[in-house]
Amino acid sequence: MALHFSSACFSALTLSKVPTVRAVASDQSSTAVKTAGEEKLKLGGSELKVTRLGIGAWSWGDTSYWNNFDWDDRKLKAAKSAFDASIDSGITFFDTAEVYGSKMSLGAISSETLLGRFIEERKVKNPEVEVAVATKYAALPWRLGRESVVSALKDSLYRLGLSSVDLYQLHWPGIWGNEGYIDGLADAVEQGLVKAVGVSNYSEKRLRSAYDQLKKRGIPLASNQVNYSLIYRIPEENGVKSACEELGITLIAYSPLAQGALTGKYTPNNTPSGPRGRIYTPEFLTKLQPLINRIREIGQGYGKTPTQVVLNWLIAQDNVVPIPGARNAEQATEFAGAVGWSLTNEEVEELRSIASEIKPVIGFPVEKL
Ligand SMILES: NC(=O)c1ccc[n+]([C@@H]2O[C@H](COP(=O)([O-])OP(=O)(O)OC[C@H]3O[C@@H](n4cnc5c(N)ncnc54)[C@H](OP(=O)(O)O)[C@@H]3O)[C@@H](O)[C@H]2O)c1
Ligand SMILES: *[C@@H]1O[C@H](CO)[C@@H](O)[C@H](O)[C@H]1NC(C)=O
Ligand SMILES: CC(=O)N[C@H]1CO[C@H](CO)[C@@H](O)[C@@H]1O
Repeated sequence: MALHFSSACFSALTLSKVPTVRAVASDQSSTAVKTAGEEKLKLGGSELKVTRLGIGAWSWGDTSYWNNFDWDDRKLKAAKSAFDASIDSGITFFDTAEVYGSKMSLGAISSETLLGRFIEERKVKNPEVEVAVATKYAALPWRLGRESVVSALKDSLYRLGLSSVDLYQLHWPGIWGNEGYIDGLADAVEQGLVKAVGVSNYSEKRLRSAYDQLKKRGIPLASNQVNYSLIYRIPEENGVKSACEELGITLIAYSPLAQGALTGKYTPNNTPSGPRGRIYTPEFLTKLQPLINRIREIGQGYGKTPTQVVLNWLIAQDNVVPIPGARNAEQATEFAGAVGWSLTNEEVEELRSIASEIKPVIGFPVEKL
């Protein structure tokens, strides 16, 4: 508890600028402000409760998209401090996958192995710490049958150094074999290897059929993890978000910061390096500026950064849990400040309407996952 208290002060000091009249007038003055750790959401119809936002661990150990194709000790320390800073600020939900990081490429290390190590090291200091781990099954074309799901999960558990995980997700729909995968998820629940199950990047049609199939086994489909941010609102248009609402499935929003483009730090003169530079070009970032400016302005009224505003915008959609990626402690601490306050409905709608003027970039290489 002392831990939460001191970290809340720390984030208040470092992240909140001078509050304005607006912040005082908001409901924060009447009700006690909840810290990121106190506010939790039940994932779909499952019993699993997670913090209002989670941390994405895709970049940890990765050398194929992030980290300038190179993993080293300095990046390892930064990732570990991102993990510790999340826990310190009350965020205890982490999303990884068996394909994150790499076992193949030289020098890199799997994200699951890193997350497992960070948890283990933290438990030495902090034995009572409770972490919710989500990982994913890679539906590779040669993997067939329900057994393949349970056996891949066992390999993930081995890398994580855990006897069970909180959420196991099918990373993407398979070309075939999907019914077997769903049965495998249910088997994993029955064997006590996982508390809740979900899918990722599932269309409305696939989502409904996965939901029905699990229901027959008496197991709720807890979540669908899809690309969702202020500038990538496809789930609002393709029926995925409304099906989630109807069926009580939590939408986990990946790339909620549009891979950093929505944080306001990238400008036409300062584009991201690496593969992201090809997506977020000076032309695209020029078109993004009016939205970023308005996000910044609204944030100033609350003493919040653009990153905190865009994450709050997603949290405002009720049954949505964003999982921004954190590469260092500073980024993770900033995320915690996205929780415990709310944009007004007018602000939520205004931002959606400004964003709808911008044509979304349809990404390349990660689309392959
Ligand atoms: N299911 C799927 O198929 C799928 C696909 C993609 C992602 N995901 C999950 O979603 C998670 C998040 O997605 P993502 O990593 O693609 O994108 P994201 O969360 O939108 O962006 C993360 C990147 O933004 C930058 N950033 C983060 N915090 C910042 C801050 N406070 N200020 C400025 N810049 C900041 C960092 O990169 P720099 O510091 O280098 O700018 C960071 O790596 C992943 O880790 C993964 O768990 C899942
Ligand atoms: C997600 O959307 C972003 C745009 O915000 C895009 O750049 C990225 O490639 C997309 N990723 C996937 C896996 O679809
Ligand atoms: C439902 C959903 O978001 N589906 C997307 C999954 O990813 C492919 C690309 O790999 C997109 O085309 C789908 O729209």
